[in-house]
Amino acid sequence: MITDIESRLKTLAQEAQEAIASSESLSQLEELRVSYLGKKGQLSLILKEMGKLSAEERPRIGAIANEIKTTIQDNLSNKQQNLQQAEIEKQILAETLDVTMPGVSYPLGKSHPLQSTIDRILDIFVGLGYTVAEGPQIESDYYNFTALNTPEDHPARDMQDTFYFEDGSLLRTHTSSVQIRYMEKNEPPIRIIAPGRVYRRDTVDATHSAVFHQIEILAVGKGLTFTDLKGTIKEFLRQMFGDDLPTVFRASYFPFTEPSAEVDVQWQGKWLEVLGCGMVDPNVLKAVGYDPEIYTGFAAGLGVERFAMILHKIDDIRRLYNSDLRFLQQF
Ligand code: 2U9
Repeated sequence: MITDIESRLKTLAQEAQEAIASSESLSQLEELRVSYLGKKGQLSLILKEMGKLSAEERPRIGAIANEIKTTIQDNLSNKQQNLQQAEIEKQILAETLDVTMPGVSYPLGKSHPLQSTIDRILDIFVGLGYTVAEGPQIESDYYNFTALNTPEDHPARDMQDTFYFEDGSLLRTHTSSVQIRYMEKNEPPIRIIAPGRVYRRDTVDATHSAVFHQIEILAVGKGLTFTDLKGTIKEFLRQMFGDDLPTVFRASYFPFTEPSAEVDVQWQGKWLEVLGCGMVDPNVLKAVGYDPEIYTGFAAGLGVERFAMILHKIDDIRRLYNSDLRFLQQF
C-alpha cells in the first residue's frame, strides 16, 4: 500500500515534468496545471488515499507529496515564463517594421488656383512688412461707401452697384471697408493687406463675375509720397512677374484716392492692366480721425481672378468657380 502511493506519486512527478516540458502553449500549460494540481487533479486524488496510511508513514509520504507539489509548481511557472517570453519574441518578429515596404498612399488635396494666387501675393507683401487684415462680407453703407469718400449721391456708386439687404446692409463691393475698420482701431503708422471675397451687380461673362476676390494694400504714415507707392508696386510686380518688367502708371480716378493711377505691365509680349492705386484721399483719412495735415497714405487694389488668369493663362473666369476636377487637377 505504502509503496503503491509512493510509487504513484513518483510516477506522477515524472509524468508531470515530461508533460510540462513538452507543452507548447500557455493554454495547454493551464490544462496541465488543472490536471495535476487542481482540486480534482491527480495529486489530490492520490492524497485522498493518505488516510489509509499508518501514522508513522503519513508524515514521510506527506513530505514527499509536498515536495512533488512544489516541484510541479516550479516547473509550471518556469515553463510559463519560457512560453510567455517565446510569445513576445514571436510577436516582435512578426511586427518587425519593414522600412523598405511601399507606404500607403492617400490622395493629397491642394490649394485652389485662387487661393494659391492669394497666398503668393500675401507672401510678397508680408515680406515688405505688411500685416494681413480681414473683415465682414456683409457691410454697412457707411463702411463700404460713405467712409471711402463716396457719399450717397456720388456717381461712382453706379459703377459699384451691389446686393442690398432689407435692413440697408449690403454685400461689400471691395475690401476697403476692412481698412476703414482697421484704421478706426489703430494709430499710424500702418501697413496692412486685406484679401477677401467681394460682390458687384455685374453680368457674368468670360471676364466678369458677380462674386470675385480682391486684395488691397494700405500704408499710412508721416511723409509717405507717390514715390513710396510707385516703389512698393514696382517691387511687388517684380517679385510677381520677374525682373526688368516694363510698367506704366496711367492717370485714373477712384473716389478714395487722389491722385489715382492704373498700372499696366508688359509681360510675355502683351500689355496687361493689373491693378489700380493712388494716394489716400484726405477725406478718407478724416473719416477715421487721422489728421491729413500730419499723415499721408497710399493704397492699391487688384483682382485676384485677373492675376490667376494671367499667371495660368486661363481663358474664362467661370472655370475658377465650376469645381471641374479636369481643370483643377492641372494646378
Ligand atoms: C482705403 C483707401 C483707399 C484701394 C484701391 C484700387 C485703387 C483699384 C480695383 C482693382 C481691380 C478694384 O478688383 S478691382 O476691380 N481697385 O483699382 N483700389 S486704390 O484704395 C483704398 C483702399 C482703402 C482706406
